[in-house]
Amino acid sequence: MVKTVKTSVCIIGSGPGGLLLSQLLSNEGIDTVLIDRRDQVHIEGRIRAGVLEQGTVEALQEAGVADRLNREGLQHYGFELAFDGDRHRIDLRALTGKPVTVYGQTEVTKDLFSRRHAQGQQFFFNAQNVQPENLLSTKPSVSFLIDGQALRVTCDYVAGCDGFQGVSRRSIPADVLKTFERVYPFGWLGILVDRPPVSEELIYANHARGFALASMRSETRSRYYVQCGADDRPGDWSDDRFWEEFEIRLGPDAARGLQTGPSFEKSIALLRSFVAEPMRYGNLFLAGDAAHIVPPTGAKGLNLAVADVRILSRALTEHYRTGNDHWIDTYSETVLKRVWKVERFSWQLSTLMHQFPQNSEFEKRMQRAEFDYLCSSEAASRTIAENYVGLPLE
Ligand code: RFL
Ligand code: PHB
Repeated sequence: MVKTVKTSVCIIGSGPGGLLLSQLLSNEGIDTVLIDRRDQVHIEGRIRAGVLEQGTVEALQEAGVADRLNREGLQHYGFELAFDGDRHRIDLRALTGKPVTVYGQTEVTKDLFSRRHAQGQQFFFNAQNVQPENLLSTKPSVSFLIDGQALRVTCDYVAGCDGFQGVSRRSIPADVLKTFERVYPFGWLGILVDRPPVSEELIYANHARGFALASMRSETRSRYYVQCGADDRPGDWSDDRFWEEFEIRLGPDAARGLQTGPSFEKSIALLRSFVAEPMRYGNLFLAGDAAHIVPPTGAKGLNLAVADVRILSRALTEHYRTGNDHWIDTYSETVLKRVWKVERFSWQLSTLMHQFPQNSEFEKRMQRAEFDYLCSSEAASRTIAENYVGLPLE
């Protein structure tokens, strides 16, 4: 027997995108069900993003889930780019008047889970064989198994917030979906360490030996990355090897005062740019990593997911409040316009800041010339700054 549950919006994926969409809709009195193939502990434990745009912070504040973010988030009014040891500060305050906020994705997710549970949200964790169905009809549904029990959620709309590996995008027929992709020939090896950050602000460094990033989670916890081979495994990188490489790439000036220590998390992420069009198929909407991926260099992935669900929640709210489907009908087009601009920025910053194995000496000189131009041109720095703090929502 299939157990059936009814809701207005069935959300596949309980990452930050799905959780925030559920919260925004719930605040408007719209009922949702959240389905995830993993459990809450696993989702909360995924170490990923660390930098929130002001628009993301405001969205979390408006959604009523920002008490801890307001207390613990670290506002940064600048960050640095370094090139073979030379340093250039992008002054976000002077160039845009806006900060970014350092607050981990793990914490955003915990805050959202805690509020959703407090408000009695229905979750299905550890769901298997999740399958969106009847997407072109006015009564779509999502079927899945929990502990061998078959379930079906019937709804008005399905929101595919199930990340890059999810099922939602794959349920759009191949002759409808167009995808665009660039895979970069390297990865990022990231560590967490309970030592104060080497610098008060983030430092993105390009060095002849590869990229390095000094980031943080708090005043006592650092998050550091180095560019590594696409086939490397975390086990290839002892802590000693990491620290030696990280210090060289940051350069003697920026690495002064670096406090090393035992890492307690070490993982590798591959870099990819990816966009799927359209982001709507019948009554299925894609949002976040389900529809697009950016390399992490611009710190944009989570912020893009938040921007998508803000626009989607506005569209769905308008539908339920007034019956006006204008925002629903223009969702894909509206969101993709911004997505492509953010893809461009993330690709450009990645291209500037990494060592590409296939680069000729000419391309290396082009990178250096671009860095030197940034150092001497306020207009060039402003372009980076306004993208880094976040482009406006349409
Ligand atoms: P998520 O977080 O991947 O969540 C998707 C959820 O869907 C579930 N799922 C399924 N559920 C049901 N059925 C299926 N078939 C399913 N398949 C998957 C998964 O279990 C999961 O819970 O997507 P969402 O919500 O769109 O959020 C996107 C962000 O997680 C991602 O863009 C960011 O983490 C990217 N990112 C960064 N973004 C920033 O804005 N700022 C940063 O500083 C930043 N740094 C990063 C990053 C990503 C990184 N990695 C590891 C890729 C740094 C790194 C290293
Ligand atoms: C992080 O702190 O994990 C982080 C910060 C900035 C990025 C990417 C990741 O661009």
